[in-house]
This record gives sequence, C-alpha cells and structure tokens, in this order.
Amino acid sequence: MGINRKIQTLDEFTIQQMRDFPNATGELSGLLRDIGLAAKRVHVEVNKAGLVDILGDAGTMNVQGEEVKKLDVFANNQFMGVLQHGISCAGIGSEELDDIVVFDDEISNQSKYVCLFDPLDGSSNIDVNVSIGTIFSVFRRVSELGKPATKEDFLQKGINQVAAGYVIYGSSTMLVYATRRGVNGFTLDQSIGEFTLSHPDIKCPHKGKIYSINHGNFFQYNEQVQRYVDSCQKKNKDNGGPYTQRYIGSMVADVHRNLIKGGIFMYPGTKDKPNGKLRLLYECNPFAFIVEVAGGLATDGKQRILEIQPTEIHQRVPFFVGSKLMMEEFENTK
Ligand code: AHM
Repeated sequence: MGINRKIQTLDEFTIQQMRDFPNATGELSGLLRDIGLAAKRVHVEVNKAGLVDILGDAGTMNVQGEEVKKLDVFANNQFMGVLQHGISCAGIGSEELDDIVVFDDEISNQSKYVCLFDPLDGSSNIDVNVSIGTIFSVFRRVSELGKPATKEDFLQKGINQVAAGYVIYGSSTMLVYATRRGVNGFTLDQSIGEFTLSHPDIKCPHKGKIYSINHGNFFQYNEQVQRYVDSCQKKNKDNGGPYTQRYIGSMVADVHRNLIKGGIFMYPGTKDKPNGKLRLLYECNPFAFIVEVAGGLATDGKQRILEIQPTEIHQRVPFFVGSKLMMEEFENTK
C-alpha cells in the first residue's frame, strides 16, 4: 500500500465514487461529509483537552453503567447534531444513549440511511493522552421512506452495512471508511482543514506478527483462547512466531494498527462476562465490515460477526478480528 501524493479530499473522493453510479443520489456522500465535519470538531477539542476544563467526568453514568467523560458528551452531541441537521440520516443510535433517536421531520423521514456510532471509544484513555477514536456504521433503512425510521432499521445484521468507518485521534487524525468497494484512509491536513486521501485501498496483510489482548484477564478466558495466546508466544514451524504483543486498550488504535501492519485483536468473553465488553452495533459490526472488506476476518469465536442477528441495540459480543491466516490459526486451535 503506497501513500498517495496526489491530494484528493474526502468530499472529492466520495463524489468521484458516486459518479460511477448513475442512479446515486449523493446521500451517502453527504452523510460521510457530515461525519467528517463532526470528526474535525472533535479533533479540535481532543487536541486542546489538556488545556481546558473538558477532562474528567461529566458526573453521570452511560447506559452501560460506565462513567461518562466530558469529551464523550461533546462528541456525542457533535455527531448527533450534524446528522440531525443534515439531509442524509433518518435517525441514530449511539453507545452513549439509552435508545435510538429518530429524526422525525419531513426531510429526515425521506432519508435512506440510519447511522450507529460510538462517539468516543477508549474514553478511559482521554486523560492520559492516548489515541482515542470514533466508530460508525451506516445501514440502508428497511422501513418505508417518508415515514419515521424504526428500531428494525437499526437491528440489522452487520452484513447489511452500506458503509462503516472510524476516526482515530492520534499522532495525526485519520478517517478510514469502507464500502463494499474498498477501504480508504484520509488524514486530516490541518493547513486546509480537510481530510485528504493518504491510504488508498487499504488491504489487511494476510498474516502479521502482532496479537492484541488484555493479558490481565488470561485466567478468565476459555481454553481455546488460552491455548491460542500460549501459541502466540511460541515459535512453531508454521507461525513464524513468537508474535509481538501490543495492546493499547483503545480499540480504534489497536485495530487500526493491526489493519495496517497485520495482526489479530481479541476481546473474548470472560467467566464473569461471557459476552465480553464490546458492543456489537457500535464497535464490532463496523470493524468486522472494515476488516473483511480489507481481506481479513471477524468472528465472535464461533460465528461470523456480520451474520449475527442483533436483538437489542446495546448487546455485547466476544470479538476476534484480524489478518485472515491468524484468524484461521485461532479458529483451528482446539
Ligand atoms: P469504552 O467504551 O469505555 O471506551 O471501552 C471500550 C474500550 C475499547 O476501546 C478497548 O478495546 C477496550 O475498552 C479495552 O478494555 P479493557 O481495559 O477491559 O482491556
């Protein structure tokens, strides 16, 4: 994968892609533009987080019973705000909100898409200056156009995603998104305030040398996971090991690195929490889609993430995602 020197902005790129489809309405380009705008606003706040009183707790718990940080609230409001005021989204689901929000107005009811997002993933890392991110997922509605969106629009299998992506607020800010046609990465050029195409047509290497897992929970994992983690630490004739362990604890950064360099990321269930920690709709589905389009695989340890029929918007699943051959090594570990 080369770095593209010819500058193409996110808008130019999505419009160019749209031109290949004579019947395209431009709604998806509009939605991605809205997401890009919210991401730029969050980028600004993340970068000055150490300077202003935006760190620390907002003093409330989110629906998962976790502490909500102030930047989480800000990011949630930004993404919800741009999508509500845009013309491409009929409603949203957010990790931070109890329930879906349907934008029940004349224009939004005509919109083809709904969007699910985790506005600021890895928020426990905010106050220690570690990369954090936004994750999003876009579905075409199954409900009737012209009427308000319904819960069924959000409770679709991941395989139905039209687009999915993430923004990483790291050493630079990047927006990466996938459609069925490919995965492309855009780096924020601060001099012009635009995301510009820097990583065209990202492919996940079939094999890598990185495994990412919270080792602290090792004895809480099932035997298959324990054996696989053991094997990652050993050399055998096939694996070219031992592998390198890398775990930031900020999923966007961990999966982004493994997507580019090759690797496997695991957040298994534990004895106490058999479904793990990560949410199917806001975290696992979008990353499963992105990594699969890039040539990798994603499962819950038993079945493909993208085939899971969600039953509720905040459900959690164990998550294994990464390079194809490493995922197969894991699946073949008994
Ligand atoms: P958050 O929703 O509180 O931000 O938690 C999600 C994050 C992921 O980014 C990361 O992969 C995981 O939690 C790390 O969890 P743990 O500290 O249990 O390993």
